[in-house]
Amino acid sequence: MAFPFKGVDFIGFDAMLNDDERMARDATRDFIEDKLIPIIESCNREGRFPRELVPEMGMLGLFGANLHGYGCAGMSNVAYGLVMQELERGDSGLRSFVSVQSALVMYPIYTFGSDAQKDLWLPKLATGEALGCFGLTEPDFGSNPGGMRTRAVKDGDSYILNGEKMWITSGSIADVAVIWAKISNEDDRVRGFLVETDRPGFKAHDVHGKWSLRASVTSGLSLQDVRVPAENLLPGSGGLKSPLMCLNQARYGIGWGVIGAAMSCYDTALQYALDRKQFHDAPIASHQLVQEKLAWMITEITKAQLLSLQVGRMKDAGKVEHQHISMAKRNNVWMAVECARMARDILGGAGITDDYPIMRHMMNLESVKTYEGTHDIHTLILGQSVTGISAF
Ligand code: TGC
Ligand code: FAD
Repeated sequence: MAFPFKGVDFIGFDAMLNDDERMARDATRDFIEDKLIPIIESCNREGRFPRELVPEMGMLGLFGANLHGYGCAGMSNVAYGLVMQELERGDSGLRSFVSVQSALVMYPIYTFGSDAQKDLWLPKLATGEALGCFGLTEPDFGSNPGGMRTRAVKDGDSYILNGEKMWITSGSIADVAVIWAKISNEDDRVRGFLVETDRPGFKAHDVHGKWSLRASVTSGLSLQDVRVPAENLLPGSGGLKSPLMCLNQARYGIGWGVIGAAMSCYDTALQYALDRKQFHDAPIASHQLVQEKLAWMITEITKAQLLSLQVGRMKDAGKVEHQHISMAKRNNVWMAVECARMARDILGGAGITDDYPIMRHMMNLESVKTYEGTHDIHTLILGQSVTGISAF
């Protein structure tokens, strides 16, 4: 029994947006209301990614939305962020899928790819005709991807790749994987490769038993003597800095996305509190302790909106640095996790069922807190930024 969503705007945030930004947000909001909300709880129960929504998301320009040309929408970074917010108000799994397709697959091709790679892949990734995944994390190297063991070896006009990747969003549904590997017989630097997933030696196996991001596909990848032509190397990539640049794009989107999950939890809790009566036939919203929780939530959501908007304006002006994005990712995910817990509390027992979206958001946000750099890794990135001392 989800309540209809009316939007969350306490301090006239809308007035800080331009028409294009509001239009992008509202179009995505309508899509989520009409197409995702009616099916998301059953997708979550079944552990099913709603793949049938991909073509319409392509038509709406949601893939690679802040890139220009190749059929991409060319939105501002603020508009892109608002799209992420609306997607994640629906479900973090759908936002994850779009983050990976856009920030972790299309962005590296756009930024490090040859003209031929861009022409081949970007138009079909933009429509959703092709799907992608991003393989950086390995079973033994999560927070510390620089230690990766995946290797490429140059062999004539090809590279041969060997290694294991873990926790890869969309791994088993992808047509192309962006695989990060060190080239053994060159300078051992991290480089990016485009690996078509039907190549011999490439296997993806899904992670089962997840209590989080159940509407998203998460896979392990195995590469055993996978041969790719030398032109599949992303020529502009070089060093760990290259995948970290992709992570900046995705982390920026997460900073906005989780505001959507928090809004969904807050809005549900507010409407429930006004409706539910306990003691003297009064709504629980009349109790001071319930009001304290709602006041905390709306304050933190508002602060998160302002932080993401400023980071987005800086990104649009070409002035953002990775530590700014870390602050938004770290703060906003923490804020959303806390909102989900408080909102669940306000709903009492009803809060644990999937009649309401809160528990699903809460479970999803546990992954969001961990992926794209854990909360604590972003603490250390901020610590390094302000002290100049690395504590990793
Ligand atoms: P370090 O020596 O600090 O840096 C190596 C080079 O990279 C530069 N750099 C960055 N450049 C761009 N953006 C950033 N955010 C950067 N951070 C560092 C740095 O200046 C250096 O450049 P250069 O020119 O000197 O070579 O590297 P380190 O090995 O000490 O590691 C740093 C650390 C811990 C911050 C980094 O490894 C890290 O961020 N770890 C977290 C790993 C992570 O976030 N993985 C995410 C995997 S993908 C994913 O989770 C997808 S989830 C699905 C979804 O999005 O929905
Ligand atoms: P670890 O690195 O083992 O960390 C475990 C704990 O140790 C954490 O609390 C961490 O903060 C702490 N820790 C580690 N190092 C330090 C330190 N120096 N100081 C203090 N504390 C420390 N990866 C991809 O490449 N592509 C994807 O598409 C992708 N999708 C994902 C989807 C899901 C659902 C999940 C859960 C993960 C995904 N990941 C993906 C992987 C994700 O980025 C990693 O899980 C994350 O980087 C953390 O790595 P880890 O799980 O190995 O944890």
